[in-house]
Amino acid sequence: TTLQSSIGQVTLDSYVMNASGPRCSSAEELHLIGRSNAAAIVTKSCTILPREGNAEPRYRDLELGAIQSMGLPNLGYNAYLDLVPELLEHNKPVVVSISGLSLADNETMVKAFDGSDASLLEVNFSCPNIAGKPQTAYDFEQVENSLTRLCSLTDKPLGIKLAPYFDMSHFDSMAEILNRFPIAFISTINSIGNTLIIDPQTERAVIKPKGGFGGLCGQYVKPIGLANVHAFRQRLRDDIDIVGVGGIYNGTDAFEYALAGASAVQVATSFQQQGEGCFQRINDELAALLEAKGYASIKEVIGQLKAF
Ligand code: RRO
Repeated sequence: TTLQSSIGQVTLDSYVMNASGPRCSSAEELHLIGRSNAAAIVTKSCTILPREGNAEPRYRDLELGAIQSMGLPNLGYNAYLDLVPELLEHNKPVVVSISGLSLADNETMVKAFDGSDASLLEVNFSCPNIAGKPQTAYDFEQVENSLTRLCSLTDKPLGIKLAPYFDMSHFDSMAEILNRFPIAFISTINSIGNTLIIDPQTERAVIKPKGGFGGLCGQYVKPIGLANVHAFRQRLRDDIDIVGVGGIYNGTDAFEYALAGASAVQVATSFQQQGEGCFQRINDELAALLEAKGYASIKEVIGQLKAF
């Protein structure tokens, strides 16, 4: 059974990589992903300047996932530019996530990484955790304006990380915009932004930033991730690949994302909670499931969700 897949013409040796998010900010963390069974190395979203991120406590594990408001802790884009060559020595694609605090910042960084050997660029339009900065993905005019500017700046396969949508009219509107641009992929979903977990004992929210509002992650969000992948697979051009994200803990979760239309998946909360062994485990569980079901390749499954 082969898990070989591809995103934007870039070949992946397996189906599972890390999501931009946990354990991918420092050089040490990125090399650990490089040495693991992950299909690619995805960097933490970068900004122009290094950031410490939001005040602590800013992360809490929950029964079915996690809530966090990390606030973009990262080394600044110049550090990731410097790291690309040594990360490529792991012989797997390097995906650089870019999350400027303005369109001008994103333009600067897309140009800079266009001049690097990064394999894929993922522009994050959906960080929910910066006070005073709305999520670009929820502002359709801004998405269109940003893509007009960013797509002209690189020949590299460019993707965007989307926020979850919850209305069919939003899937329709966003897909109509995306189909007019030469993007290579979307990654969906980011965490569900601005959720609130309250501890009844302390009578407080469980995290501090933004009055306790943070991104919900893990098992809670899988049905929303599956719906977003499938809704976009039904609406996007065939040459726009979809990377599925949201609540993938095991091979069965990954298989469901393949049925919905994901060409690869990214894992955040499971990686945060279990470490880099999760990539080998989930890939192995997926391969065993495909074999048991009589599939020779993950490609036979992608987008094949059956109708009633
Ligand atoms: O760093 C974060 O707080 C963060 C980001 Br940039 C993002 O895109 N999604 C998220 O849940 N957290």
